[in-house]
Amino acid sequence: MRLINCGKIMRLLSLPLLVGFLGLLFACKGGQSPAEKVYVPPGKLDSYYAFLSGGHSGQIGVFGLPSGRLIKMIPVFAPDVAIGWGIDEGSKEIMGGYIWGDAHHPALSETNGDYDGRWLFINDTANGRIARIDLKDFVTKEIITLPNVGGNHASPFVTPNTEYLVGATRFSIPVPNRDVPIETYKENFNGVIAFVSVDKDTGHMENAFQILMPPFDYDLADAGKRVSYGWAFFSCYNSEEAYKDLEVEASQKDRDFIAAVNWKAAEEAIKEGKYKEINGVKVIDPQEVKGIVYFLPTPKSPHGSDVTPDGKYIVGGGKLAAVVTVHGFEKMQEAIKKGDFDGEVMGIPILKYESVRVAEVPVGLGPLHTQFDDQGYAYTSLFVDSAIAKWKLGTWEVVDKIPVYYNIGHLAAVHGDTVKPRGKFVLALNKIAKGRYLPVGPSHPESAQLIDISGKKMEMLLDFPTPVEPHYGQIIDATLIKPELVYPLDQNKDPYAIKSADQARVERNGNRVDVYMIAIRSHFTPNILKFEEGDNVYFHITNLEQDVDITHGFGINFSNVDMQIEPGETKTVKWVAEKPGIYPFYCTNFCSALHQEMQGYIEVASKNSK
Ligand code: RUQ
Ligand code: CUA
Repeated sequence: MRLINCGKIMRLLSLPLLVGFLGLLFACKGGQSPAEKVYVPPGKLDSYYAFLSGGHSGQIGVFGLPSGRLIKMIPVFAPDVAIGWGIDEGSKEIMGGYIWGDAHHPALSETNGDYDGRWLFINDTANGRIARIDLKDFVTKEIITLPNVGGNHASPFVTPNTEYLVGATRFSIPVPNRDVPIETYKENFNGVIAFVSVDKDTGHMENAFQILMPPFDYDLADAGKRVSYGWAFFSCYNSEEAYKDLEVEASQKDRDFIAAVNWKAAEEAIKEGKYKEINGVKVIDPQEVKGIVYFLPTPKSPHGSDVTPDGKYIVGGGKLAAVVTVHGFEKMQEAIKKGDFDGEVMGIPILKYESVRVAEVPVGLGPLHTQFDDQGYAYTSLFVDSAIAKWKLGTWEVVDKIPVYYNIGHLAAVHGDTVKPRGKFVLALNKIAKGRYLPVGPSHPESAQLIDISGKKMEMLLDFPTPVEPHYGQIIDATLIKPELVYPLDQNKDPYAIKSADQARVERNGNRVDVYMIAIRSHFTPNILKFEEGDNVYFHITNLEQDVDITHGFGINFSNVDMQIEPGETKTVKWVAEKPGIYPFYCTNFCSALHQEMQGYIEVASKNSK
């Protein structure tokens, strides 16, 4: 009896229990709260790296997603006194004499149109440069200057196999730069579109070629992909060629342009010698060489120029409009073949708007940038509306909108500008945070917001502050990046490296003194040093550690010298023995229980004491 009863009860209970259990399972999966979706428990790692530009701080922020945790600031165009970027000799040389830059667009290297995790590039809008960061150690390895480019904003935006990085003029200047009256802007100023080649093995950058352009303001770019491989598309405003009150004068026309550049054809022209050299770079003049550039009319002072993952469409964000304009690559090819032109500027044919445009998508006010997901949707940031619009490629209908706080500039989806977007999240990079964080005085931080895009409706998950100023960011699957955790000492090829304490020494040559020093827990060798007033001292310090995260610092009191030396690394820093006296130096990076003891003394003797 008891058994039967039990069985009955079990049967009676089992169905609702099962239903309840399954229901709970589904509810947990589908109905995760925003907090659960972004929570990364202690000891667990994030799934994505987000590289966010640091704007006029000249740095790049590395964040983990979905948590929004700031992991590292990579110094690029500006000094970082903590690690000695811009202080030690190697990084000073890379920085090329500048101490600031305006970093806007991080661009991960690509293979077959998708991020490959090898390098990260970023432009400097201020001083016309591009930097390369090696993702093996997250260190800036090289900065190249793009001659003839005035304000390199539409950059670096890699081609699908990182054949090239692009660059372009935002502020037209005379090319070559010279003293002419500003009032002769139309006659004497030019824009330039630049291609910088990247060595497949080393990542080394070279100025490959440039194209002379009318004096418009070139704004953003994207490389063609798949069907449009071999092309690149640059938006521009100020086709009015104004140079004074741009906020009025550069918005007169209903349409400006996206410049479509056939870089494969440009390569041919260069091979055939159809260029002139200006400031050491091969420059193609479209008045002399045809078939390289075409203008696609695009309303209205377009900002973003974004190519869809299949490469079939070019999306122009019409900053002052309420629509994004979608151009068809195939339509463009046909129009070029048929000669469907509406005049030309500086030898560059203007294609008929109706012949290239596929759709105008009514996304909302102030469309800037567009990214893509894995389901055939596009996401456009709306600066004026402070919102993101989601719309469908092909049907061109807007299907959802979400407000952001406030005034979004760029946005970044996971692999969102590649041929293989991953969906999942879009990150809103907002210009103005107004009251989203504890107040810290008049200047508020910028703000990023993580939005779940995996469902039909977008869902706001998380706010986090970002350092000045996230223009663009890129988000990559974390499994694609495998950094080195120590520099193997046996591979250290630095000419000033020493591999053991008995090689430590001081060498004098006139008033140049070279100190070969080692740092290892918790000691510098040598640590008692005597110089003469006026000596130029070069400290070559090798960190002999091979354990993860045992970094030593080297800071000299009463000076501007400080740097960080990673395990297995050698760095050189110069210090001038300006005044007689005693100068303590010490390890500035907490490394061990006896970190406080890791120190030494320099004695500088006065010249007349001998
Ligand atoms: S920009 S907010 Cu410097 Cu890339 Cu568009
Ligand atoms: Cu070495 Cu602290």
